[in-house]
Amino acid sequence: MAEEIKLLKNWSSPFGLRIVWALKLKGIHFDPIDEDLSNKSPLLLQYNPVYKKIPVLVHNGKPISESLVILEYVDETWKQNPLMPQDPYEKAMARFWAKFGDDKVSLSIWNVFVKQGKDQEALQEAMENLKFLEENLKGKKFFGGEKIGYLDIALGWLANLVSLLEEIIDIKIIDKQRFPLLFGWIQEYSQAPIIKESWPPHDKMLTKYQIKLENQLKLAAAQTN
Ligand SMILES: N[C@@H](CCC(=O)N[C@@H](CS)C(=O)NCC(=O)O)C(=O)O
Repeated sequence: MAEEIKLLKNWSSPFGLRIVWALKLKGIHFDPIDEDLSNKSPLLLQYNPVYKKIPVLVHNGKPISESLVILEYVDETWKQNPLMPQDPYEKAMARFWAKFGDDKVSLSIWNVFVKQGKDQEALQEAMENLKFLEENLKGKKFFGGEKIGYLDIALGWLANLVSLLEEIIDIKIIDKQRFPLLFGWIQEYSQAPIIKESWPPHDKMLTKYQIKLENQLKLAAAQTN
């Protein structure tokens, strides 16, 4: 029986891209279904009633939500091109740093962005978090070693999004002097053909994040009035 693999995503979500990257790295064909998040489809509400968020992978009718959970499912279901380390300790560390990326790194970079680099505390927190990632890359080309692995995919948003945010606020967050390894990883990761071909168009992303910033600034202004 032919496998049925659907991916509910949208055009810009870095969480959705994690799954696109993983499936492509494994050479798995899938049916992408783009959601309009301002008008969620009955399919999304049916498949992810808990969070009502994308991405959702639907494999032979069975839905799986939460991008880091989906990544592990993909890795265990299609064994070619393994993404997770085999060693239990290494595996635990990959999960730990992926969670750190979602819980701490993304929030601290977002704070630098919305404060347009003018808040020293926000900057310092982001720098401290990025230093942990820099340490992690010592002696390695990718977080996963010689090849792109689970943690590279989990942190993949950094590789493309940070330069976009830097462009908007005209401030360098990941500079070559301070974070040479992370800087090198960004080049390697974002230029890898499978990663590059699935990243959304630059201009469209730029507009999206410019609007996000404007909205945040309006909100902050309204709160101080
Ligand atoms: N922790 C989730 C986050 C997913 C997420 O935040 N998805 C956003 C798009 S980037 C979404 O569906 N938002 C719709 C909403 O919050 O209503 C994951 O890793 O999959």
